[in-house]
Amino acid sequence: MTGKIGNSAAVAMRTLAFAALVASAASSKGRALQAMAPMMSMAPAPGMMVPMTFMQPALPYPYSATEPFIDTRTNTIHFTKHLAAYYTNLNTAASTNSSLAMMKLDALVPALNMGTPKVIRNNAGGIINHLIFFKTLMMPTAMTNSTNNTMLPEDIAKAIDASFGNFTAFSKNMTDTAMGVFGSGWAWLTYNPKTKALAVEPTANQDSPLSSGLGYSGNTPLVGIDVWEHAYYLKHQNLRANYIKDWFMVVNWPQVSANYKSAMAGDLNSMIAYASA
Ligand code: MN3
Repeated sequence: MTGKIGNSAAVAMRTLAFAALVASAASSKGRALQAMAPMMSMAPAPGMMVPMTFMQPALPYPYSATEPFIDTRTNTIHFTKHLAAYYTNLNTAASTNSSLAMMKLDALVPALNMGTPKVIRNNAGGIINHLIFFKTLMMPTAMTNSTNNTMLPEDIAKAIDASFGNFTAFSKNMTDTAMGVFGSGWAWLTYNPKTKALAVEPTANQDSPLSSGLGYSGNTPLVGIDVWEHAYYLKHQNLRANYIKDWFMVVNWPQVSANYKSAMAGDLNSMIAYASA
């Protein structure tokens, strides 16, 4: 996992980077944003190899698990080519940026701002978005459809009813938001840590709702629909509405419920951690 730097040294360095990040986050927002810019462009000392910080986990279910709604070939290419490329690109950026190499995604993505290099913004966002996306898919079951919440875990069902009125109103909002994304982007069900309410919101490209420094809400994403064409074109071609209906058939609501608990606890990391196979 690490280059010339020993594992304990890498952990110590990461802890220091974390401390710096927490310190900057604790300062005023303006100062925190200013602090990020030089951190993002710092180069490693000559001859020093940086740890490979960002490691793609294995998909925690077979690529065929979401058939026939999201097909095996789409899952395979999406996970092993598109998501893998975001890891490759972010690790390439980290190889000449020791500050980036010491960061963790759950600290990095909320700290992205308008001064962040595009390669970091796009690929760090791409990784965290896809980790949430794939972790919240499952085999179709009786609980998965776009109109009925009677099978959902009670906490997320109640939260959806409280914020949207009922599940049908939520799914219409989510569908309309996903349909309304022009070009590439996402629609998200999010948790607002200040009001405790849920919301539906879009992001462009690979941006995350977490990135308030990019003009987004800063809310915590619980589950999202990837509406980049690579997420559905092989099966659904131009018919995004059909893909969105099919996506609702394979949402892992127990995982969304777990994400809701993690979001309330401020624990982003367990939402994006995958159990090792
Ligand atoms: Mn994608």
